[in-house]
Amino acid sequence: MSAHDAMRPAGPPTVIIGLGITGYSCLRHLAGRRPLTVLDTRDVPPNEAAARAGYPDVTFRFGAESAAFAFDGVAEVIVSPGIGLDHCLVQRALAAGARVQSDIDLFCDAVQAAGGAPIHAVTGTNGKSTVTALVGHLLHALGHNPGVGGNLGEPALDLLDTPRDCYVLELSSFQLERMRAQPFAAATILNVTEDHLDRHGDMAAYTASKQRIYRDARRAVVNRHDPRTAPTTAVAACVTFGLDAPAPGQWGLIDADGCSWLACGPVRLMTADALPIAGRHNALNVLAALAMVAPADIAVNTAAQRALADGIRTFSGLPHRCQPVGEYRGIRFVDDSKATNVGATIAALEGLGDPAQRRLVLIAGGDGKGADFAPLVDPVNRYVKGLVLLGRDAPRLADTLAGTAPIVRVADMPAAVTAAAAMAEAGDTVLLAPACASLDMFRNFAARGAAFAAAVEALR
Ligand code: UMA
Ligand code: ADP
Repeated sequence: MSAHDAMRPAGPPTVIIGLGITGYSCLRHLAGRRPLTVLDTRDVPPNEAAARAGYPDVTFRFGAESAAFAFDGVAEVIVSPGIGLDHCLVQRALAAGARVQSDIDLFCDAVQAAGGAPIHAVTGTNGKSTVTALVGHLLHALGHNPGVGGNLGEPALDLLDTPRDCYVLELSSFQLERMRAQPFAAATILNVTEDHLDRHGDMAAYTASKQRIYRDARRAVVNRHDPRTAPTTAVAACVTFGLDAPAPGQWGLIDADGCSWLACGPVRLMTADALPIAGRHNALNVLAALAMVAPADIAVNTAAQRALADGIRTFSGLPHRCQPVGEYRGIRFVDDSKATNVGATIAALEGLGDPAQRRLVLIAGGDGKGADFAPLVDPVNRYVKGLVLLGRDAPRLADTLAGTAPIVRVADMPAAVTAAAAMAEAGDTVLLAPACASLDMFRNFAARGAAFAAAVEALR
């Protein structure tokens, strides 16, 4: 045995499936602790060069070589979220007796081992990133030092690089479907509408994967308007949020002194018109975030109440979520590229639409992920004066929305913005809220939003 071999970690081998953002974070976390193999079905996965250079003791099998890998003796596989549990590699690992884990399990184990800092977990079809960021912002306002990540972008395991006293994780249905029960300090499902049916098969399976967030949570935070968010198994404690008047200890809106107030039971926090992020859906997001972090005994004129109200006022929202990106001849342009499913687009139309007249031109289309577009018909009829469609599912959208508003089909984003500007007049809003994923035409939703903003800039 060479001196180099003697330094190799011993024990049963672990396999990481996927070398994307998640797989690379798992590699960094586990390297040196146990023998590792990394598989990826792509010939040249992201992070390939850095992984090979940084981890010479790790075995890498990519492309066709990954398919030939034998799982005999493998104790566990860490499966990246982009790989479904029905994938043949995962099925072969399970058949060989390996245990499936997620990066979130590794993260929670590490946090427990380091003393158990509280972890707040957020899922839902829409609003996850906004609420995750806002919960982090509010925890900061309350004097904490939170690590904020997960599906939001920074993988959970990378958060361990910096000392933190608490964490906020955005969790996708893909991450949840393979996660063990975890003792989250608070966990929420914000809402459940159709998404990712190409992966989960049906709404029952999609909802069930979201429900896994509550299994060992100390507090469930539930949307009173959406029964799918209510825990289907017993939970230690439950707090609700909604846009109606709240019972004591619950979060909602109350009308008093001519204003609508965000309130916990009778305790008023701030007026809804002072919220820095627009739309009914964002009022719900703020109430959900408050229900996640506010002390149960919150009272008026306490330090916590003032800190939370200040925290909300100073939250500027995230890019590509109903974000104004410019004006041209009195027409406002709003980038909601993150509206990657039907529910999100409906929320944007209802949040920005004028109930009295059709003042929106909607740019939509992309990869619809197998969704039914029919729920768009009613809000498009109410708020939209013109439709500009692009991307893979433009024909299906055009079929479903025929007769609602004039439709123009275009090939790319500059043409979409030019066509939308031609359909709009001063005082109108051109809204990019595609109801579809971007991946058929763009690297991601951010690239699609950037292309929209650049095309608006070019108009000017
Ligand atoms: N892939 C292969 N072969 C492999 C491994 C992956 O073809 O062997 C493909 C997957 O099918 C997928 C892509 O590569 O199309 C990326 O998959 P991945 O698991 O490597 O993804 P990561 O790069 O690790 O990024 C993931 C999340 N992506 C997915 O769940 C698809 C990121 O969320 C997340 O930010 C990141 O982990 C850090 O936690 C993105 C996303 O689109 C933004 N999430 C979905 C959503 O929000 O709707 C769930
Ligand atoms: P996610 O991370 O779940 O995709 P984001 O906070 O990034 O959520 O918001 C994505 C889009 O969903 C936004 O652009 C907006 O159109 C819509 N949205 C945000 N919050 C909600 C909500 N509570 N209900 C419905 N739609 C929402």
